[in-house]
Amino acid sequence: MQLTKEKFKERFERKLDDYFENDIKHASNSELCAALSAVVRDGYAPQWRRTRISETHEGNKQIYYFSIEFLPGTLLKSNLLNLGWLKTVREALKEMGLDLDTIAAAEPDMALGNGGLGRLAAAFMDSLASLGYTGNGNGIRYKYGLFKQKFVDGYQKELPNDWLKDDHWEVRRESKAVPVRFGGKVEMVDDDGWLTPRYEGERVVQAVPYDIAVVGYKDGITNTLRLWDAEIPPQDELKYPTIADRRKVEDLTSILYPDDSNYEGLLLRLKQEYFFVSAGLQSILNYFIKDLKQTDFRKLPEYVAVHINDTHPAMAVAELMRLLVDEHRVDWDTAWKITVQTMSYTNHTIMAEALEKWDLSMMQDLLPRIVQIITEIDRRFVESLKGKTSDDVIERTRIIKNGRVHMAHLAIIGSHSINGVAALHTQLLETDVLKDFYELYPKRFNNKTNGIVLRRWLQIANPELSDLLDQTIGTKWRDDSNEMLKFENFYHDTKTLNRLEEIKLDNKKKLAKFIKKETGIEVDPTAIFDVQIKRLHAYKRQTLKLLHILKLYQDLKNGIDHPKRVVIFAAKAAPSYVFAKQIIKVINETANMINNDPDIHGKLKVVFLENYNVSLAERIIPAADVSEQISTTTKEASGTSNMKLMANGALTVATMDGANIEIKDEVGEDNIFSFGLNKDQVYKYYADKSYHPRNIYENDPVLRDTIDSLKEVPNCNGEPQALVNNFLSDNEEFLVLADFEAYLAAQKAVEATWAQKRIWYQMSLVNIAHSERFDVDKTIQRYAQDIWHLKKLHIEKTK
Ligand code: 26V
Repeated sequence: MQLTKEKFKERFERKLDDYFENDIKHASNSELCAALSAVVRDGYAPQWRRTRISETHEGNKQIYYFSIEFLPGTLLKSNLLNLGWLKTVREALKEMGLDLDTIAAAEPDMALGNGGLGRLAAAFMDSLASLGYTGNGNGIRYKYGLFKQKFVDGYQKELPNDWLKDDHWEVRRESKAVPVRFGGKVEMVDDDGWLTPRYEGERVVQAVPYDIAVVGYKDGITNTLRLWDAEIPPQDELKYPTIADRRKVEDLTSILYPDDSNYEGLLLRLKQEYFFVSAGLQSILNYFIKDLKQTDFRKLPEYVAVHINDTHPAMAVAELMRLLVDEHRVDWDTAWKITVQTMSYTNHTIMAEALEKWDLSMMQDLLPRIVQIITEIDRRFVESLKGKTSDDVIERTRIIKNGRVHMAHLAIIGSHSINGVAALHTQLLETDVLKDFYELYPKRFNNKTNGIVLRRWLQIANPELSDLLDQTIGTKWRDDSNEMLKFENFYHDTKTLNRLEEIKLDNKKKLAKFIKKETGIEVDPTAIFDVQIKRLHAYKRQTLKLLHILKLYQDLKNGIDHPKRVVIFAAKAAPSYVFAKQIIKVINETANMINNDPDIHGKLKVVFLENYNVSLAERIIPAADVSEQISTTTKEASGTSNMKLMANGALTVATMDGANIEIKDEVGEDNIFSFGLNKDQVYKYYADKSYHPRNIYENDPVLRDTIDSLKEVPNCNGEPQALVNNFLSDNEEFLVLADFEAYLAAQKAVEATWAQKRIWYQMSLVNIAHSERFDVDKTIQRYAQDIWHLKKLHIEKTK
């Protein structure tokens, strides 16, 4: 819908009056934000309705993306951008004496995810709608999103994140509620020749969907992200007489598990997994039967694809079997064919600690019928392989062993497609982690390298850079990221290179101001802004960065000069991940020590910003000069902050891990600082147990001094020593010391390049131009073609 400034102002003022009986002079930012969001909702409402009607009308195949996490961040500016209203609204507000960014800052982050996996799910939603594919998100409406992080005396403290109190986007759809059954006993009885389950003593909760519109970019469509909440079924109120009974139901969707460092087999988590899977599948079958008026379930895969995002929704395989066989009386073999054709699965990590294995007896108590079905799937799987492969392979690949249910195995056996998220990751799945399965089902495996919403990370986060692209290559790149490659034609253009430098400096000034406001630390915007932003994990090696910082500090103390540098961290640690929290403490105290040492004349600053989330990322990324992607090779499945930073012209310091390899392929080795052990070297260390960090420590005086200086970090309670002990132990899995020397060399190269600004910005320009390869739209095109087999929806456009 076309929007003029005048029309907008009128609507905006009317909303403000309707909602708050207020005017722009007196309204608070959160009131302004609420009114603005209401205007936006009215803007996409007709398109949202039309999308739903056309879906049913055309009966186009739809993808349902099942994910226990979605991390959209804020939606106001992104909805404005996608509606094509961003510029008009920004200008109109300015004319009214208001600032869009200030108003938008009042929107809470919708942080229903931990990190990369959840953010990717949200990016996929945006892209599906933008490309015109009917795609639905299916997840949980957590009352509290990922915890809010605070530092107290340098330690991480976690606070609840009550995002719902200011949310403006969700729509409760009670009419679409479905029941989900837990516990009790199940017995199979003959009903007219059909073995039917009879339940006894079960508890039923009501799953109520809250829908959030996913507005596609410009000519896109408006899809739905459906998040389920648990309620007491109205007819069962008497069964939940006490507050404690009620709380049990509310608890189901109350918190997002903040742990992406270790698999924890907790009952509540199992309940959450079954809850959103069952609700989602029931709502899909309701659509298939009631809206599409289909009766032949063999046609389900022509209309529906269900994607299992990591193993958390893997029970979808068993639940779809249950619904088909028990509720709709489809015979087992047919139901199994339908299920495998419908399901596809993405693996997001090779880390063994992340693999979900549910205790069979716990599952039995909570989901007796699902256990029967999984047992039967397992039995048939084993049966089908007997005589065809070795008993060892059967034992390694089966779903139930030693009293535990292996969720990845269930997902793989029940899906027609299994993919990794970057080329190296997929290769490791095929040759190592899932090798047995790859040999059983080679055709099911494929790679789909991750992507990012370039629109958000450029047009929203970095409007100045976006304008520069407009002025150099024209505006087409905003609709077609391939156009960005043309930016490389400006490689020798001094004016463009200077402008790039100015823009970066501007963004750094803004971030410096923010840092001052948040932390009181004064940083020089002309310094190198060296950024590592991601979850805090041993494998991501924030510790390697820490050692580099200590080395720089020592040099400066000893009169060895380095260019000015500001190291910026932002990272949350899982509340129970002790080592990660110790790292936070040590970095914070190192920062205090360095930032307050007059001897080094402000040549080095260390800033650890609190509460990393999508909004903070939008502030940091446009201001980054250096992007730290230094995980132990083989451990980072893909990474996506590497792509966002590249798109904003930061130069990457990287191990050849995950998507870093593809970034290097794309920009060429002269435009990235790569270093460190390669995959074979890492695997050799593991295979022959030849990693002896103490030898490295003893034979490398530079490293020794650096590690020794770590012990001197003040105001700690043993944390530095814990880090040292970890670094020096033979079973230190992440090989920090093995990469130390190479990392210092890479950082030397960074410094040398920084001294040649023209070359620096030429490299930066190449990175920006080639970030088009990681546009999530390209990723989604591949999923749509190769896995989901989708066609675009044709709808009448809003006038
Ligand atoms: C990571 C780890 C690493 C340490 C030990 C155990 C453990 C357990 C879970 C996880 C993360 C689980 C899934 C996840 O978030 N993976 C991330 O997915 C992103 C999107 O595909 C990808 O870019 C990241 O590399 C990957 O870590």
